[in-house]
Formats: sequence, C-alpha cells, structure tokens
Amino acid sequence: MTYEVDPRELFTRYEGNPIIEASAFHSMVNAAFNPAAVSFEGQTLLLVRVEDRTGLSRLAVATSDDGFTDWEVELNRGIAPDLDRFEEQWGVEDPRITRDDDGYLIVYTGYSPGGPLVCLARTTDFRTFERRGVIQAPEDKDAALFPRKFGGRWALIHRPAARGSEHGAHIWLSWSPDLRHWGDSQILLPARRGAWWDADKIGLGPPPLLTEHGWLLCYHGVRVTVSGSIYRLGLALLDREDPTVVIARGNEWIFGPKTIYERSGDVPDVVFPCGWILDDDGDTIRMYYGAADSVVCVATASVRQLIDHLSRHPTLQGSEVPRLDFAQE
Ligand code: M1P
Repeated sequence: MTYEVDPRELFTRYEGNPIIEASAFHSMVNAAFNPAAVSFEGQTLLLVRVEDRTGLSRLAVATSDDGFTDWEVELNRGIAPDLDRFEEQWGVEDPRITRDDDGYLIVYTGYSPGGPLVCLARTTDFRTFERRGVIQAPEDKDAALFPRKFGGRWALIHRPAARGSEHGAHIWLSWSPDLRHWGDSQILLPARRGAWWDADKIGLGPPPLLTEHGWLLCYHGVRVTVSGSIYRLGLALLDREDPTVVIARGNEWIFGPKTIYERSGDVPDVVFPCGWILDDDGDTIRMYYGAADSVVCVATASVRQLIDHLSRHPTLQGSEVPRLDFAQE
C-alpha cells in the first residue's frame, strides 16, 4: 500500500482515494459518502450514505478485505428509508456504528418533515435491522453511542440545534438506562465564536475511541465564508470514567479539504467522517470519510500522534476546558 505522505500532517490520505464513488453502483446513484465503519467477519464493513436521483439517501453496505481496495457494494443490503415512518420520510443519513455485547447499534439521522432527528437500529449480521425508533427529537443529528455503559447507563453524544438559532449548534451528551429514555443532557463541547475554525456549528464525527489517556473524539467544525462553508476536523479527549469531563480540546483543525475530491463535488469543501477502525497494531487508525458530499475516502493516522498533538497544542482560549498535561517526550 502506498500513500500520499505529507510529514506535516497527522492524517495521510490513501493514494487510491476516492475508494467508493457513485459509479460503483449499478443503478442511478448520485453520490456515496459519510460512511460508518466497523470490522465484521474479517472484513472492513462500511455503511455508506447513498443518495439517489430522488435526493433521498439510504444506508448501504460495502465490504473490503483490506479496507482500501476491491470494495463490494450492495445497494439493497442496509437501511432503506421507510417512507411510512414520519422520521424517515426524507431519507436516512450519516450513520455511526457502536458494537455492544452481542450485536451492533447503529445511530443515524432520520430526515423527517419536522427536521433531522436521531434514530437507532440494531443488527447482528448487517442484513436484517431492527429499528428502535427515534431517540432524539428534531433538530438533532451527528450522534453516536459510547461502546460501554457508565454506571449502568448508556451515553449518547449528539448535536441538537434549533433552526435559525443565534446561539450556535454545540455537541451535547445525554444519558439513558435503556436506550429509550434519555435525559441528564448537558453541553459537552461548545462551538466557539467569531473567527474560529469551529465557530457556531460543530458535530461529532466517528464514535468515541477509547485510548489509554481517555476517549478520543474527532469532530467537525464549520466555518462560514463568503464562498460557502468549510468543514474541517478537530480533536478532543474525554475522561475514561466520566465522559462529561473534557480533558483537552485542540485549538487547531487537524484535517481539512485539500484534494480535488474534497474541494469539489455536490457540496464543496467538506470532509465528514462517520467511522474509524483501529488496526491490530493498536495505534494505526483508518478514518473513513465523505468528501464533498460525493465520494467515500480513507486516511490513516497514529493514535499516539493524535494524542501527542492534543498535548502539544492545547486549548488556549475560546473554550472552557483545561490544558492537557501528559505531553510525550
Ligand atoms: O453538507 C455537509 C454536511 O452537512 C450536514 O452536516 P451538519 O448538519 O453537521 O452540518 C449533513 O447533511 C451532512 O450529511 C453533510 O455532509
């Protein structure tokens, strides 16, 4: 495998990007993007958001032996919007997968006529999916579950936002004893203000990743310019035992639109990951992301270097979280 290596960057784009495009599908697909990712039965399995020419999206399975090449796409294996359900009338989007004791929990955005909301489904084989319904009312999206409970409760990261709100769209954390009833909600990461890269609107990327230093988060921040919005990625770290505690939040974005497939497409200047997979070496992470709301891509990074970056580039101002103090020598 060879990569386009830039030693200044934390993430290295796979040189074969995009790995999945609309043309991979045999029917009239407009775009394939924003995939969830999981290791399943010895393969890398992506749940890809596939938008057809109606404008509505479904979630379709794609598999590969090495996670980079020879993707088999199955348009009819996944979650198609159930148009009889109010919450899915305008499609299903942007899934995140979390493994639980005996299956996989999929949190995804349902696009309802009342606005986007958060839905939950469960599967064991990625062939049949048991819908568990709406778990956060509109407007809410960019949600993922932690892969373990805390004191017997599930924790959900999500991004509520009122349409037209001047108060910003922030990342929240909510709790549930049973995946049905949610509460004790609080802001986890506030969007910054003004000229910051993550001002006004942010949202979680892949589900939280447990490291020896805490839960690593990757989130997108949106900068609105006169030419449109730019979606870039930043990092934060939460306490292992109490994920309401933000240990660190990077000041700088660490991955942003750069290549032609990220800068040009249906929505230009967007990188939008919904899944990442930690390799067997325990350090290399493969981040799967949508580029320009058009194609699926992958980039790799060292988790150790991501944590190290957080320790060396701590929050200075603009958000109320303390400095990390475990910089590596
Ligand atoms: O077009 C960019 C992204 O816009 C939305 O994300 P968010 O509400 O977090 O800004 C989503 O529609 C997402 O799918 C899309 O990639």
